[in-house]
Amino acid sequence: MRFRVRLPLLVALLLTAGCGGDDEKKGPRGPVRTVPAGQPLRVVGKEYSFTPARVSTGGSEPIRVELENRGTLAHNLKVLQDGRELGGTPTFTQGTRGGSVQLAPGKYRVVCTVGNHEQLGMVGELEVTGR
Ligand SMILES: [Cu+2]
Repeated sequence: MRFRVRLPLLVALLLTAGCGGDDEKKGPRGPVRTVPAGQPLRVVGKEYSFTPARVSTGGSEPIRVELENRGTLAHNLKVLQDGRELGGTPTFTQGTRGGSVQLAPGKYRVVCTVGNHEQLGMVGELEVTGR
């Protein structure tokens, strides 16, 4: 009897938790920098952040990303979709390095894959809009 009463409540709680988690994955916050199509996406990286953390651009040609490393450690900037690495910059310690990534319109996750930098905050969001 007790089981029958409590089961619907448990199901409701699980559903609620699931919805919240999907909507807002622990992603970066802050304003979105919009970059005109064809222009490189310039991002500054340091311990442990990307600036801007959220970028939006148009077009579907290869997208050029440039990371300026202003930190003291080695960093990189990789573009991921569903956990798969699509491209980005090499890992380097100083100056600016770039890379080109072919991206269809959509939302992508940006991370530094060095050590545990992603967990420490080197995450970003890249949105490619249609033309
Ligand atoms: Cu890093």
